[in-house]
Amino acid sequence: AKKQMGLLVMAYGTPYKEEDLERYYTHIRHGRKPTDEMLQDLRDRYDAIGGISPLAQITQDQGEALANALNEMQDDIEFKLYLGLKHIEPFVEDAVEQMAKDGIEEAVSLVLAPHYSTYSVKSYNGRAKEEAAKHNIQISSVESWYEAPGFIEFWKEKILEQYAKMDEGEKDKACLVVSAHSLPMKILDGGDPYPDQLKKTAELISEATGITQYEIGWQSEGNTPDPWLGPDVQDLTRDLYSEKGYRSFVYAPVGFVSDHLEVLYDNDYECKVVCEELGANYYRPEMPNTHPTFIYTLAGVVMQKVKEQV
Ligand code: FEC
Repeated sequence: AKKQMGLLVMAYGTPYKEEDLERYYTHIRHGRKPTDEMLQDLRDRYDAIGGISPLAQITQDQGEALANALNEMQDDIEFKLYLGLKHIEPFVEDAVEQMAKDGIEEAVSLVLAPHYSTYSVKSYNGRAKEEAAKHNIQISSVESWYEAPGFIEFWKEKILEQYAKMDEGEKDKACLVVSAHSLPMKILDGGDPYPDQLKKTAELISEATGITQYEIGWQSEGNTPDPWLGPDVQDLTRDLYSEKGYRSFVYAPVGFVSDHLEVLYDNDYECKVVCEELGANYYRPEMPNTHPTFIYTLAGVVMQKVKEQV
């Protein structure tokens, strides 16, 4: 018989319906309720992308596609999918508890975010392991996959699709903006690898595509008083336009893997508005979502982790 193994796929989570917005936002804010004004601001952003985010469905589809890919590519292990979300149910803890109910003793986990940070991947994995310990489940956790060749290959293909729309003159004045979610600068005190990992992803994409005019930016910073990692992609766009003479901007939000608020609003609305104000051209490659190159890359990363354990 095949060995049973839990596949814990963790992701950010999103409100399922408008009524979920307040508790979701409160959870993100570590239990502090947002003011009416903050809530309205967030509601307006969701409204601008059509009311709710497509993220819930995409996360589900990514999880299922990954489980299918893993079960197709080998015959020794039967992987059973459990989705665990950071800020809404099924929470990471709910997923691990369900594994215990199903009699799972061993699992492998993956976060649907490529770069390791104490604020992101470490917190997901910590929550999973804490719950797993209560049920005697062994979880081995993938920590990052920002340099997986198939991940770089995916972005190469999608970025070059955008450059193919430009003539040579436009390409000469085009800049690729490689970005991830900003985080509070205090992560740096603990030697967090997050900024270096984004830099590495950008270098690998540059090598793969031959695009040398690229910059690193940070986006979607939170509404808190702390200083956040910068430059913010919007400020960066303005500076690059005036200081380096770029006239086209190609945004590659490689710290994310799905179409969701932070891309559909922060890039496709906010960055686009900046480009329009400047009279520059806006481009944004497709996100990984369930693209086969992306899903098989993640499957490879998971299998490698599983093999390290035996
Ligand atoms: O619903 C959707 O489509 C969007 C979901 C969504 C994703 C996402 C990814 C990341 N975040 C990360 C860190 C932070 C920190 C704060 C923060 C705040 C928000 C708010 C919303 C939100 N995030 Fe998020 N994030 C998504 C949604 N995020 C909504 C609250 C409103 C706002 O500030 O814009 C600040 C918390 C605080 O106030 O203290 C920090 C990181 C990622 C990428 C890694 C991952 O996916 O886990 C890091 C998707």
